[in-house]
Amino acid sequence: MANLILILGDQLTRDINALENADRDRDLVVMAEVHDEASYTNHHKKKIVLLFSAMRHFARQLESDGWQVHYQAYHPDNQHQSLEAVVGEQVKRLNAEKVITTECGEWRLHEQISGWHERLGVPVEIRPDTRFIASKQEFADWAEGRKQLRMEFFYREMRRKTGLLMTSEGEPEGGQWNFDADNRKKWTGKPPAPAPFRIEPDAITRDVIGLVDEHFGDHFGTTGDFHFAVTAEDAEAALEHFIDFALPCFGDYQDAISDTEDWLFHSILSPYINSGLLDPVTVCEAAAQAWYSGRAPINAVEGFIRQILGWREFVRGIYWMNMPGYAQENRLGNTRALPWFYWTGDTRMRCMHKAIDATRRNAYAHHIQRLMVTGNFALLAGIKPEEICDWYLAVYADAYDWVELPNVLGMVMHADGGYLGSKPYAASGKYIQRMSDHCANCHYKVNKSTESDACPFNALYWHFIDRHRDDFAKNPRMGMMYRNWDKQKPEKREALLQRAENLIANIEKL
Ligand code: FAD
Ligand code: DLZ
Repeated sequence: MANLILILGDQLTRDINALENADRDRDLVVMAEVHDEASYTNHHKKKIVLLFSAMRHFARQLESDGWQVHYQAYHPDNQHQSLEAVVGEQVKRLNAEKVITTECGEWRLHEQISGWHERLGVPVEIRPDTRFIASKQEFADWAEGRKQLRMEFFYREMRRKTGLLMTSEGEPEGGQWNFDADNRKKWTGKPPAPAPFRIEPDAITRDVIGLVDEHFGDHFGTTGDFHFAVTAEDAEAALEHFIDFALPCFGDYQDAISDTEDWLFHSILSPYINSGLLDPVTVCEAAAQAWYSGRAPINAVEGFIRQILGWREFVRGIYWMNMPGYAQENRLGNTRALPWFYWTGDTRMRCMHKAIDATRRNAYAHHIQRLMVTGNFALLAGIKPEEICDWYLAVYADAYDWVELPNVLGMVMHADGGYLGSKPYAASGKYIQRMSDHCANCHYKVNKSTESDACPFNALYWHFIDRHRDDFAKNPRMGMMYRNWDKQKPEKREALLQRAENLIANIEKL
């Protein structure tokens, strides 16, 4: 009897282990564009185009490799609009002996799939996702018994495990594990940022763009100027482009923000790594090779590899170790609704406008925009974690629950009590001024704090510090902030708190 092999939209890898030991003549691969997956959040239109087009290209590739594929293309009138319904129908038609799939990246879908053996009346084999360097169990074993989980120590384990940037004596290349201190330069236009890698849409992608414009027109963002890669081959070309043109400066300007350049020296590879078009270890090896051959400096290469080997693996471990309770965490007790300008970009705060506008156009913003601009504002303003998490899950082409949730709920909102950071990444307008050239063009004045045209980040920062004294005053990394706050004259403190209250009361008009 035949097996049914389900491949999800973010599992577009030819050696995905659901295919291991399968029989190309007997078994059936099932892939489906379904309303339930395309609508569980307000996915950016470009994310849907990317996934549907990449899925269609991948299915063709499998067929030309000799697999039998049942592919459901999206149509609103399709009878089956969930993965369960599509799989259920194919199980019956095939009289399948078993469903085989690789574990998915979301608790929501994991719960559904876990119930299929009962609801569909067929055994379901869920295989581990070997595209990650650490298994869920390996992470849990590493975490067990530790008082605090710190990415840096886990990252070193991953370096040892993969041998990436390790000498033959087992020491870190360059004599240090971490070169982060070198990676904080402001970018002033030089060296020029490279143009991002582009692929012009082929006939399949153009069809999908039409479909998304027609049926997902009310979703966030635009399909205009779609230029993501949608095949593994093109994603590899995107990797090469990054290594050749951006990696050498990746480290120096990793934390920079620009008023004019959307992408700076970032790799723009996360949509491909997360959907399976690129393998994370291959990406790290390519970067390491650039250092060994003298094409990129160590601070750039180590910094880049740390993001993938360290942060990416670490947040995944945190997610699976703590779900489902993790999604409900709100340790700072936030209650405020997400301001509408997160969806429109219509705000006079230049940095926020620029980050949201880039997000709307590109389904992309780089890490520091996500963390220190839109994230920092949500933290300071006390936005409900649930609402800001849903925003991040919707608006980026690389967003999946396993990676978005720990980054937003943990790293940005500190709503989990500090798994991902020993202190919150709260910052005033001064940080944005130091790392960007936005402030010179902003309606608000970064050097003012209490006046009606003062940068909102300034008063909101002190309001955050003040209202969370019980949460953070004893944190050794926050002591200085509290000493600085307490040193200010009472009238000044009062004026700052009042300005912040006023900003919060008028949050929709900022
Ligand atoms: P680069 O700056 O070139 O970094 C290289 C790679 O490192 C990325 O492609 C990515 O695979 C990995 N990486 C870097 N930082 C992280 C991180 N903190 N967590 C996991 N992987 C990381 N990343 C996602 O892939 N999906 C998300 O939904 C997502 N949401 C985020 C939300 C917030 C609030 C923050 C602060 C970060 C989020 N990140 C997310 C992490 C990071 O911002 C993106 O991975 C990165 O911006 C993607 O762009 P890039 O490929 O150009 O990255
Ligand atoms: C994100 C997404 C979207 C938009 N559409 C589909 C789809 O139609 N079919 C599918 O198999 N997968 C899709 N995905 C990806 C899944 O939602 C993803 O597998 C889960 O979020 C788990 O990571």
